[in-house]
Amino acid sequence: MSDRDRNGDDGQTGVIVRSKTRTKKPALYKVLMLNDDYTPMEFVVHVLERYFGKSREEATRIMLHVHQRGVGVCGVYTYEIAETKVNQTMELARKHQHPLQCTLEKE
Ligand code: TYC
Repeated sequence: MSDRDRNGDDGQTGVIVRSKTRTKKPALYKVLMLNDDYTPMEFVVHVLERYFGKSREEATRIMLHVHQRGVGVCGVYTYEIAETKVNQTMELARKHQHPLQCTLEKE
């Protein structure tokens, strides 16, 4: 029998040390928007304003970047937030029958 057992210590109780410095920052994910030939520019700008909190000017800049380069970053979020924004975007595009595609990429 160990000293711990004899002392009635079940080993279940401890003192938390360095809880702050051991806390990991959550992983971040980029939400990427892909270009296509059919989704209207105004629809993409609307999505960026509505789901990604962008101003009209910033949304237009991102949309034109995607239009010209093929892909662009809509924002960087923790996994669940990023996934929700992708789902909201894909759902609205589907509802309007636009082929707009949006994906996640780990930072
Ligand atoms: N290329 C589209 C057009 O010319 C516009 C567009 C921009 C579509 C960005 C998708 O993610 C996109 N109507």
